[in-house]
Amino acid sequence: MEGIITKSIGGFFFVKTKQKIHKCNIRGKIQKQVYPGDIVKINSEDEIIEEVKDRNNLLMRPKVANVEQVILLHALKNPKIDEKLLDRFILMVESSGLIPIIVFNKVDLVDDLDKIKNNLKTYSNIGYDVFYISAKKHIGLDKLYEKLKNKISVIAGTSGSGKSTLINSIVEDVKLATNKISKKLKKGKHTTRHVELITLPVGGYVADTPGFRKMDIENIASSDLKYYFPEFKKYEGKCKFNTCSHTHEPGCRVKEALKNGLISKKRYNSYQNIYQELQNKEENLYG
Ligand SMILES: Nc1nc2c(ncn2[C@@H]2O[C@H](COP(=O)(O)OP(=O)(O)OP(=O)(O)O)[C@@H](O)[C@H]2O)c(=O)[nH]1
Ligand SMILES: [Mg+2]
Ligand SMILES: [Zn+2]
Repeated sequence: MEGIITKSIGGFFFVKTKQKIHKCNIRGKIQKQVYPGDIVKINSEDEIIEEVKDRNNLLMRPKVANVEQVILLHALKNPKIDEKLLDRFILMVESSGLIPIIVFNKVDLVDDLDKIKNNLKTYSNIGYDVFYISAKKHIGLDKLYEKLKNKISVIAGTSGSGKSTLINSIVEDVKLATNKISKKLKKGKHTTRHVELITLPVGGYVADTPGFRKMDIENIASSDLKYYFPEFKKYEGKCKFNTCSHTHEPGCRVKEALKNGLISKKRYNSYQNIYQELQNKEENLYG
C-alpha cells in the first residue's frame, strides 16, 4: 500500500494512505534518509515502510521532499521585516530549483501599508508573486488559497511570522499550536518544532515548518550565486568578462544596471554580502 509521509517524530514516520494515517517504523535495510513529502510503500499489517520512491526534489531547509512550491511568509511587524533574511530565504528556494511565492503577513498591524508596499515593490518587479495578508484577521487569503489547491506547498519563514496561524486559518479542522510573541523581544518563540504536512480540504498538502532566525547558505559555490538572482539574468554573458562575478570587474553590466536604478540596491547588497560570505567559506576550505 502506498502513502505519503506527513511527519516524522521520535523515530516514527506518519504515513497517510487512502484509508488512514499509519504510524510506521522503517526497514533497517533502507539506508536513505526519508522526509515528509516522501512517497513510500508500506506493509500495513506490520506498520512498516518497505520502500521509498524516487523523489522529484528535496528542499534543504526545511527538509521536505517532492515540494511543488514554497510560500515565504514574513511579517510586516512583530517581528519586524528583515529584507536581508528574506533574500536568503529566496536564495534557498531558488537554489532548490523552485520559485518562491512571497507573502507579507500582519497587514492589520501597520497603518502605512501603501508606503510599505512601495518599499517592497522590488520583489514584484523581479517577477515574484507577492501577497499582502493578515492570517489572523483573514485578509487577502482567498487568492493565496487558490494557489495552494492540489499542490504540495511548504510554508517557510522567520519564527513568529504566522505560518501556523495561516494554516489554521485556511484549514478549519486543524488546530496547530501558535504562540504569543514575546512582548519584550518582539520575536517569535519557535512554537513549531517539526515539519508537518497538512491535508487541504480542496486537495493538496501544505507543510508547516519551524521558523528560522537566520539562514546559513550551504552547498552553493560563490561563482554560481549570480544564477539565483533572477534580476541578473538578462545581463548574463554580456559583461566584459565571461566569468564576471558582478562584484569588482570592469565592464560589468549588472553594476551598470545598478547605477541606472534598474537593479535594487538592497538586493545587490544582499548579493554582495552572501558572495563575500561564500568566498570566505571557500578560502577556509581550500586554503
Ligand atoms: N496581528 C496579527 N498577529 C498575527 C497574525 N498572524 C499571526 N499572528 C500572531 O503571531 C504570533 C506567532 O504566530 P505563529 O503562527 O505561531 O507563527 P509561526 O510562524 O508559526 O512561528 P514558529 O512556529 O515559531 O516558526 C501569534 O501570536 C499569532 O497570533 C496576523 O495576521 N496579525
Ligand atoms: Mg509555527
Ligand atoms: Zn558583471
